[in-house]
Amino acid sequence: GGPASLSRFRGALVAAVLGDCVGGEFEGAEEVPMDRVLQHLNGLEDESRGDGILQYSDDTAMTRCVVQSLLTRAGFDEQDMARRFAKEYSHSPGRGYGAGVIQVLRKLASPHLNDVFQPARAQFSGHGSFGNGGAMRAAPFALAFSNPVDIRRYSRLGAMLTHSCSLGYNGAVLQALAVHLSLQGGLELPHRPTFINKLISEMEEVEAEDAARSDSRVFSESEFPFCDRLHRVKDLMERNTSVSIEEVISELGNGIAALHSVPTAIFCVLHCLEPREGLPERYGGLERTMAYSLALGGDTDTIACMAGAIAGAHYGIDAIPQIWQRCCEGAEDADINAERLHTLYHQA
Ligand code: 8NA
Ligand code: MG
Ligand code: MG
Repeated sequence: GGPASLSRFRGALVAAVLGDCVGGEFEGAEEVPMDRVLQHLNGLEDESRGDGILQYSDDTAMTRCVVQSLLTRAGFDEQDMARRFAKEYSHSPGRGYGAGVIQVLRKLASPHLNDVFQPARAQFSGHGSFGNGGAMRAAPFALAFSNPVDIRRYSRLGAMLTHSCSLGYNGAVLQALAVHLSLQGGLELPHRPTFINKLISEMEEVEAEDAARSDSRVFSESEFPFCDRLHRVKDLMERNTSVSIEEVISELGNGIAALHSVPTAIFCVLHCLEPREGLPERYGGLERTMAYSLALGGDTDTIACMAGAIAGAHYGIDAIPQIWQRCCEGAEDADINAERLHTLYHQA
């Protein structure tokens, strides 16, 4: 479909859920042989499999809150979004939330809380979380707002409800901008070579802010940490020799920090735009992206969720095997909500 077509909205939101549900199997695993990944994915096609539906985790639980809030308020409302996070957590605490963010979600449930950003600021001795929990739920901001200035502003604020460290919330900004560009057709062949450069120039502005500079110093990161990682993505892409999974992990990471997972997810999408050795020939690009994200190990549900959103916005809903969709809790809701977001996006 064309830029910002309904198919792209549906692809983005549904593939994000899929990545979370399918990736849960390997979350935290150090090494995941591609054979095991393919076995897991083939298993989804087996109608007789007995293990029922794959449950979504914190990634999708919080994304659903973001979506509901943006739709109900027809825009960003931090009070409403915070309330939804707290309510969702108290209703289903067992979705695999990060150890730190649980404290924030409990405080957000207090009816006496005036400043909804305060609990996040108190995390980790006042430094705030640098986890990828803000980035994993950032895709809907790119589906609700068409203007990159709005996407930057609101994805950042939405993440700051739980992640006040710039190394956390700027991961959310990067993820939302990547989904935005993909939705606009930025991964179609004529625009593909400039995709990563556009993200770098956006992030150069984002990371020039004082808070980002000072957080980088606190955590002994380089001056423009996300930009540096995006340059590494570019270097890996430009190398024509095949890049090993070990190199991807050592250059970009596969961990729970936003800095070690958002650029990785972007790399997964770019790398899988073409057929790759070790991946089945019958796979299309979206299936390749899923399989490759899982094979990296580490925070597989979150990396596959983020890569899924970017890839889904490029390939559209028809690229996602229906049998995969039927296996995943929340995929149908995501599809319905994508249509609502599409309407909101084009109204604004
Ligand atoms: P978070 O805010 O609790 O951060 C996750 C973890 O990162 C914390 O528990 C800390 O260990 C560490 N961390 C974050 N900020 C700091 C800091 N400033 N100083 C020191 N340590 C810090 O949770 P989140 O919402 O960011 O979640 C991140 C990931 O953890 C998600 O993928 C989520 O699914 C979850 N999770 C991951 C695994 C896994 O094995 N990869 C398992 C269960 C849960
Ligand atoms: Mg999770
Ligand atoms: Mg995770």
